[in-house]
Amino acid sequence: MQITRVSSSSPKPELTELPALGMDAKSIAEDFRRHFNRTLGRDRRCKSAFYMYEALVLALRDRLMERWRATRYAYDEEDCKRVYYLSMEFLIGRTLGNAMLNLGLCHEVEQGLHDLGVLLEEVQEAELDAGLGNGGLGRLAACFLDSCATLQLPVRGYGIRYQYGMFRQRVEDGQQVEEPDHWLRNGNPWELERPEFTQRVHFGGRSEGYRDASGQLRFRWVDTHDVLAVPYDIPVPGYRNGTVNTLRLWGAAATDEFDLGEFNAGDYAGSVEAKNAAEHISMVLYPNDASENGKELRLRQQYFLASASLKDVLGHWTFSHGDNFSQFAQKNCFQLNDTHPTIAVAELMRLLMDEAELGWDEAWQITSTTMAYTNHTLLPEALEKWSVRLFRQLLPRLLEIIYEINARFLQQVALKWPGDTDRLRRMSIIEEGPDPQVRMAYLAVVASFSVNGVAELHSQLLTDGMFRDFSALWPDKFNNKTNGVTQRRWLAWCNPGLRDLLSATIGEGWVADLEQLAQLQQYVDDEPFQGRWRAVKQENKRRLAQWVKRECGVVFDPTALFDVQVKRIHEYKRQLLNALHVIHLYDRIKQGDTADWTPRCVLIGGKAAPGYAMAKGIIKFINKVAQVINHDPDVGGLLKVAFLPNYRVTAMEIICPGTDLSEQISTAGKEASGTGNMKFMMNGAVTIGTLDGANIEIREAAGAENFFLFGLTAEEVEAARANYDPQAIINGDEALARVLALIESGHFNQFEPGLFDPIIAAIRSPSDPWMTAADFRGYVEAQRRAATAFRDVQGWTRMSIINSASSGRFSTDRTMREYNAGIWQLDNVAPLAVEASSPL
Ligand code: 62N
Repeated sequence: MQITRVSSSSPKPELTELPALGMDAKSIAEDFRRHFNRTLGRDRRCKSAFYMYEALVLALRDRLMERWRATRYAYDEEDCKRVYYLSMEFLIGRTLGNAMLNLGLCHEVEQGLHDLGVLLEEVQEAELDAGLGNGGLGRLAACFLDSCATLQLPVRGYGIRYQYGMFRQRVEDGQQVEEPDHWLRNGNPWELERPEFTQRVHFGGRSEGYRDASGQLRFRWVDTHDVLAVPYDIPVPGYRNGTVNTLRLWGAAATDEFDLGEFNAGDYAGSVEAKNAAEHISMVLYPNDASENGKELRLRQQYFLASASLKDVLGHWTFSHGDNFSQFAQKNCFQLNDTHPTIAVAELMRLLMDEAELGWDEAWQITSTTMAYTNHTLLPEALEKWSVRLFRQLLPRLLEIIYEINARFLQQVALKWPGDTDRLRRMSIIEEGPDPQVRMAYLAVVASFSVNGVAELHSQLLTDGMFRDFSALWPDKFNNKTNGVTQRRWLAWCNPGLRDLLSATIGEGWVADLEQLAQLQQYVDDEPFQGRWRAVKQENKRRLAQWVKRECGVVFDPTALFDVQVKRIHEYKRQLLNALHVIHLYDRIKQGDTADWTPRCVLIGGKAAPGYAMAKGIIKFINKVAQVINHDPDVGGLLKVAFLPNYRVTAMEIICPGTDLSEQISTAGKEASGTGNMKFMMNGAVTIGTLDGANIEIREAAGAENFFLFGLTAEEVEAARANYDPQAIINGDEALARVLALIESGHFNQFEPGLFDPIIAAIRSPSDPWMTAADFRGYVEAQRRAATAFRDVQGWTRMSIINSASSGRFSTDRTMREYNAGIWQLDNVAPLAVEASSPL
């Protein structure tokens, strides 16, 4: 890859007229004060942490602005190829720390505030998480943006500015209670509203054919109900490189037609109601992390994102290239984050044909060479399908286009497999039946030039299973891009103790090049280094224990084994298996089987989709089990169990540095990749896990001896299904039989008989899709190996160091390089001169 421009060679003298803002503690402190006193109008009598936070953000934002513009200018001037990452979710978390780190201002800010008598930590706590995502898929999008900015890749994120992000979770009597997350209540100082780039998005109406000036048959979409999409830009700084990319989030607003006098003057209330309906589109993030529920509002959200983003990109294109689209596909690429934005395929066709007046073939040529699709799941219930009826009602012109795409596609299939009608039925984008459905994943595959999975096993299973027919037709479309996480947030920022130890030992290079962690291998047996490693971990465990005490009221002893499972609650992730093991340990304690015991603190956290009854039942189960165990005087310090409420990005920043054992125990073949597993590994946790998702690659990297493996393989799971007999397993395993008997005795639900019946039934069911009983024995044995290993202090430290040292591959910097080499083919573009507020 070549650097097409360096910041020192700016040919634009007028851009350097004013000096850049100071990057020292004193300048920052001055700007902080100025914003606090003048921009915000506060003084020493109002030292609320929130206004100090806001003042600090403004001071940093000033420094981002000039770099942001310099980056934009460079991309425009270069007329470089660009990628647009279309995603319904960006799970950002907090931005302040990340901005400080990437601007290289951590010490300067701390010093500057200190000189004013302000504690940085307090200021940071005033920032709310931007929880605009459910879990891994949304967080991955946020890590991707950080890495793209760091690699100076011209990538822009497009998403939705939800007024309410992921719900806040409280636990009341062991039960999940959801509360709205009104994260914008006090405004968002990071965002910049850009009303000048507002787009108009159509809904409803009907499609109408007509002859254009040259007599050509064309279509237009008429009698539509329109909604405005207003962009809000969030800066995405690269790591100390002057680049600032953009995340553009669309907020919905009513059009002028809703203005009271003009529209519906006779019906004041009705008019305001209609305005309300328009603005509902960006009101709330759907909190489902697996199954789509076919709600109309969700389809509206998807189209809103796709249409606004494409119009924005095409608007920019025609601004500089007029109506000449011949180079469009060479210069633009859309990466679809799962099927959620896939309606963009049909919308791009519509815009090119109905508005830019291209013919079908030309429009298809462009669409099918600019769209790329990433799949994040194999679970059939997560595959998006939209009813044709709903589509016709809401997006009639788009449905026509989808039918035409399908007709032409099926012709191609018929040509390759003449007479194979079953295959036609299987592969059709439209699933026929009493209520026909649009299969969004098939639309995405048909229209994309690249389809990727997110870990090696997952990508293999896609071409062997879900997309088997498609892979036979287009073998070259399919590829793997193993996920990663950004080490800036997930190591350098969240684990300052380890950051300093790493940098003192191998230098700071790893922050931008994680493979450099391999240099740690030479210290794995170095006792003084091991001692420092343990001291860092100990301090992080102390910090985590404090947090657990505050949030759960449970006391963790930092010398115990910290055993952690945090992720969305789902049966396939098998938090239940974890709970069964906890009960087994409890049973052993009660039986006095505690020779060579390793004291253990088990932390479980995660949100359940509000409509997912079983997942909510599992939360209640874990809480009730924890309550009994933590209050049983026989247990004492041998075992502690806590359910952490409201698991979120900011919680993980405290959890992963303080974890010893990372639980990655999904039923093999079900977890596409996992990314929490990578955050734990980087921070020196050892994994206990199945051969699923990226666990396989983690184990390969760390070495089998530094990973606690158990369980059926994906192949074995499928083979075992037909004759799965959990009763036989229970009969043959005394420990499991005792655990189930204890649950069935009502020991954990004294006052609520029958509460855990669904859980017991699931484990005992021969059709249990997650085969919890099948992996129990292997899991307990792996846990025993882990407990024994933990007692060997040096041996465990060694494993911990090796895990961190082998995590180089799991940086999103590597992932983004692979997307770029295999899919995007972007040049790196450095910003123009970093200085200067240019004269308007
Ligand atoms: C995760 F449309 N997926 C994978 F509403 N999905 O489970 C994990 F149905 O294994 C991967 O590591 C990670 O992606 C990154 O590749 C995930 O987080 C969702 O959040 C989600 C959201 C909405 C839907 C479906 C799935 C909906």
